[in-house]
Amino acid sequence: MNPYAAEVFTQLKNRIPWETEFLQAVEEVFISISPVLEQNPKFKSERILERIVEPERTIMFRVPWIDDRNQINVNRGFRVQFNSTLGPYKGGLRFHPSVTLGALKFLGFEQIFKNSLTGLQMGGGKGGSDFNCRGRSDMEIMRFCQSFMTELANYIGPDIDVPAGDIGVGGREIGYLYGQYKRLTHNWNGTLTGKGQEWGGSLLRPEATGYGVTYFTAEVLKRFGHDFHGKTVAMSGFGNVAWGVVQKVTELGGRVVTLSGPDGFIHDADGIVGDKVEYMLDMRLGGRDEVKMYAEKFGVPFYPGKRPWDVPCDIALPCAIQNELGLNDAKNLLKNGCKFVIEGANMPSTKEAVDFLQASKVVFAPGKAANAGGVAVSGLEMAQNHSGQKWTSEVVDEKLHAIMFNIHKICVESSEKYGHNDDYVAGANIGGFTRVAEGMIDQGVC
Ligand code: 2IT
Repeated sequence: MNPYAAEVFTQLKNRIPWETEFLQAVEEVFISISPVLEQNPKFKSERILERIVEPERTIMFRVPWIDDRNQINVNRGFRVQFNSTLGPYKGGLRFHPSVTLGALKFLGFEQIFKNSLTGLQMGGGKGGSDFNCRGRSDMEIMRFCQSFMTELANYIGPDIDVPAGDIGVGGREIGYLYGQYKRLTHNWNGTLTGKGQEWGGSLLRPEATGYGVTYFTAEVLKRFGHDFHGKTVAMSGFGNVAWGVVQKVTELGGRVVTLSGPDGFIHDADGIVGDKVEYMLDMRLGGRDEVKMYAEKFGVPFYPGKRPWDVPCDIALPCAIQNELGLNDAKNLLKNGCKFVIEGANMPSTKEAVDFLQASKVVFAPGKAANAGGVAVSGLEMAQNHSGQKWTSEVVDEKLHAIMFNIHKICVESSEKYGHNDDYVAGANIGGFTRVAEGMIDQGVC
């Protein structure tokens, strides 16, 4: 690591040693951009690193709500408005018991560079709550969303901060959140993306993250002389990202053979196709947060408590949650013939796993590049809302495809420029960082 980056990283580690995921994300970026810092002393004299690791604003609030048994519950709500250099804060809301300030700082920090890579006008932010939707009724979820928005509405707006979904927040939750936002602000202005198709949502937004991951993977495969035809894909997760991945991978000739949840994973050797894809939506709305139901319904093996990384595959697509793929998993993947690991979730691989895969010549691409299609189509939803238009799915798909193609190109060119051939982590971080850092200098000390 470059000495200036090392100095800032050490200060950060001493100050907030408990924010481990945030530190993990910062360390990765700082290592990648070290050659850029060496060649551009202005980033040090402008103190860009001290500024970029500090959110512009963090909002933390109480979320009280009443459950179906008339009991009062209290959760914690957050919005981290990390960086607005390139546009209004933009990033999802995560409702999951693992949500802490540190987790949202890692996600918001990643989002800055991801959004930068899309080339659109979006700053970086993230928010959410430690609310657990498992076993909650529709009405409980609605009351929770309304209470959450009652506070959040004070801090967001179409040119200020535009949240979207993430883990635990899909179309249903966005609907409840948007309804409450309108009541409080008397304003239909599109704040929130992932809205319903009849009330301002963009076509393909629900599929966009998974489609984008697949388009990005197709570019990586092409670069190394491959395509999806006949390839076996091991994938984790069964939610927002995974659903789009299974559809598009199948369309391009590949076969996705696994899904996973907190309860374990299923192995469907025939591939997750046809009705099985629709069933993924039922599983999500069923409120059980598990994939065992899939195994029961379609008669395939279920492996309780395990992750799908010891299944033989050509390509692995972790699409569940941070740090779900560790060093042993990486070793198993390599042993079983996996040649490509492309992240669909945000930082699903541990640092040890990434180091091992790269050293073993397994092609690895980070989430902030590969999964940027979701937020990219959110950006397209904002553009449609601002202009009062609704684009066809062909138009949105073409734009998404072009954005993913371009992100791949930025990664390759940025890594090659600094002598990091084939290193998509370096390429994504350098490409994403440079645009933001230059903008921060242009905008002065603020
Ligand atoms: O991680 C992500 O990029 C998202 N959850 C999507 C954010 C967005 O604003 O669409």
